Amino acid sequence: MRIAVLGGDGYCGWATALYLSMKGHSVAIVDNFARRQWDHELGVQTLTPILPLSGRLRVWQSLTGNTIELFVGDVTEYDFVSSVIKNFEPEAVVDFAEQRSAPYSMIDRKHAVFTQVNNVVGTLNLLFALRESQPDCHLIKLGTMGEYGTPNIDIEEGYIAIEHNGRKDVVPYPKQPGSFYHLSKVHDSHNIMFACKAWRLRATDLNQGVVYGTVTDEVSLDEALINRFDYDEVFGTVLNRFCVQAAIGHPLTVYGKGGQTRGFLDIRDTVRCVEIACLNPSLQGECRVFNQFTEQFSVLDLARMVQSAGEKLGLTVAVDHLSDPRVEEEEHYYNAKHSKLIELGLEPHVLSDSLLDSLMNVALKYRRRIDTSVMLPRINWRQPSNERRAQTEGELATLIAGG
Ligand code: NAD
Ligand code: USQ
Repeated sequence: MRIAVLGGDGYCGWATALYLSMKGHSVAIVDNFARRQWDHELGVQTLTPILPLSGRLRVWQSLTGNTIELFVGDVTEYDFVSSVIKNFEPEAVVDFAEQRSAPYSMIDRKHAVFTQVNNVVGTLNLLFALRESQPDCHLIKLGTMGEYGTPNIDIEEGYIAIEHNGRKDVVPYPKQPGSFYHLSKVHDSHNIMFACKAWRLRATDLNQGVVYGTVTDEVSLDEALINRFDYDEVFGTVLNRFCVQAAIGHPLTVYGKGGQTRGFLDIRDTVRCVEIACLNPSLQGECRVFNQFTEQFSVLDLARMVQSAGEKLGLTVAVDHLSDPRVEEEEHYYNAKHSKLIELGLEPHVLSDSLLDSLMNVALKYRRRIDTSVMLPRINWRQPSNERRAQTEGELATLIAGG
């Protein structure tokens, strides 16, 4: 298939582009390197030393003989997106190209607005470009499990059958997202659903849980192909952060009680889920939703798992409960369905098998690159007092300007 991977220089996108290329598909990467600029803005770096994209692609070609086409540009610019779709003529577009950090979107007004414009406008442009020149192409859009929030009822895959005043209907599952970033995904979902209905486009919205690990067969071929491993307060996800903290003897930063429960998956399952979606396209006019995660854990479960993995490696790992900087339930019911991808052939990896190889050993290997100053949370979801607000805005401006 001809598959365009938007956001292919990023964490999920890079692993996916290589995986699909190895499977024999014609792959193009579309990216504007915005993510590398956000790292500069925040003064942070991935734990693993990643090469510039052109260098990575050269190594991939010399090792495998496979060429991955590259389109450098911003998906919020319509002429660019439209020309990529016209020139590459994809049968599937996998859209990872968004600002994906909840804390980044909560820094201040500017970052909230940027996140929503970048994500919502990028997706709208893509929808219009597909309508204009490639209406049969299958859009595979990365959404997030966080669109649903943590309701006190089971979470279905995208839609829920309800009975109200004696009448029945199937409607989109209620959304209760927890950040301006997560809200951008909800807006995307609504726009995609409407475009499928209005223009008979075909789409799969992959509501992905938190991804962990860096190791896939393809990136393991050469050190030059290594993937990102983010562990800072803004872009580091919880499990990566805990493993890096354990590697240097920093107490694990559990926010609040640690009962926050989320769906998780190995990066090797991310790439396989995308392949499954590509090979099993939705129908024209259909907007399908899959919940893309394999296991659910509370933050405290993860801390305990990292603690015992650390002990096996001879590390002493302490756990700290910090006041939760986010507005979220610290203890709640959580039961999210996730059977559709399994029915289509996904064979999940489990965290207990990957924790040491895919996470702890990588954290230990690159231990010397760890910056201890990015462990504690500084971005607060709550409304500060007037006095404290002025102070916080000043602190954040200094943090961002100074790195
Ligand atoms: P990432 O930041 O590593 O990669 C995103 C890529 O998109 C970057 O290379 C960035 O430069 C590019 N990009 C962003 N805006 C762009 C624009 N306007 N034009 C062109 N390129 C642009 O993020 P990731 O962790 O790989 O996440 C990829 C997608 O998967 C995101 O949509 C994210 O919301 C979703 N997701 C990620 C996770 C996770 O745990 N990492 C979990 C659930 C969903
Ligand atoms: N947390 C801690 N300690 C930390 C970091 C996080 O306790 O040091 C807690 C958070 O409070 C939260 C949970 O861990 O309850 C998950 O936080 P996270 O930063 O790992 O993940 P999140 O902000 O939800 O975002 C990540 C990705 C995002 C994706 C989302 C999937 O960055 O792109 O959409 O996971 S989901 O969580 O299903 O919405």
